[in-house]
Amino acid sequence: MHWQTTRFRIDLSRPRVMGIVNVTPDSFSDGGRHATAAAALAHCERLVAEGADMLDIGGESTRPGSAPPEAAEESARVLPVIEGALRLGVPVSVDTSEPVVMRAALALGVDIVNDVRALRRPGALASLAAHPGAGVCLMHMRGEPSTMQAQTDYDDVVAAVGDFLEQRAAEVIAAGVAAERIVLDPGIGFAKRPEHNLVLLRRQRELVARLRRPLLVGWSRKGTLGVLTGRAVHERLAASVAAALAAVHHGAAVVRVHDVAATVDALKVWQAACGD
Ligand code: HH2
Repeated sequence: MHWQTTRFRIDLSRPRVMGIVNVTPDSFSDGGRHATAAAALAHCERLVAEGADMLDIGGESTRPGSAPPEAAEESARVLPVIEGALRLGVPVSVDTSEPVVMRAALALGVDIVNDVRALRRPGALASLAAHPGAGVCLMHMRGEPSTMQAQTDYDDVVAAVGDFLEQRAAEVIAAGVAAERIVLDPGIGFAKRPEHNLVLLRRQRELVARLRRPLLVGWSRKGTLGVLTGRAVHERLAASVAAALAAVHHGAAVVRVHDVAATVDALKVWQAACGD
């Protein structure tokens, strides 16, 4: 299986690590840490040195309850960082739902659009479809980050997430986006309670089998890990690495993580012990 992106055809025969770069004042675990372009770019360089297979650069915090920034503000945060990161030799993803930001990032040559709203904002799908080479990650969420934790009733969360991702992938393909450019994400922590997130992990193989597209999963430092361990957000390294390994073990192709070095080491051991 491959993920076709603007400059890279990413081989997913082994699990890949996507390093998170939040250029935001308010992200739940690293808000304000890389808030200037220079600091964010230095962080990009560090993550690549630690073994990140790709970088995901975002200017909107989507933590529960947060409100999105203006498009101009989001652009000002991410575009200078993307421009620098495109010189680092790894695929670069922009974590955005905003068509203005997508178009500007795609014009710079960004490799992937990662959209927690699965290209549902007006103009987003057309913006992506206008760039036939780019890759995309479509994620499951209900509502908006400001309201999503009031929309957590599911009969069967695995079926609901599978239905959504299957339908959304079909709509994106119908708009002219090749299937090999699409990766899907169950959206851990987005409109879900801890028990839903854990069921999505334990039954992740069902999603992989049903969707027949690679799965990207983000467990890094998230609240469910706090519930399981009783640990605050900055004390969730071991829990995050364990969750990334479990996700890979259950068939995830890409894990989206803050702590790249530790995840890369753990995946090397997992690959030797359990990989093909
Ligand atoms: N999670 C977050 C943001 N973007 N994208 C995908 N595809 N999957 C995810 O699980 C995902 C995502 C939230 O995490 P983080 O970036 O650390 O925090 P914040 O949204 O507060 O910036």
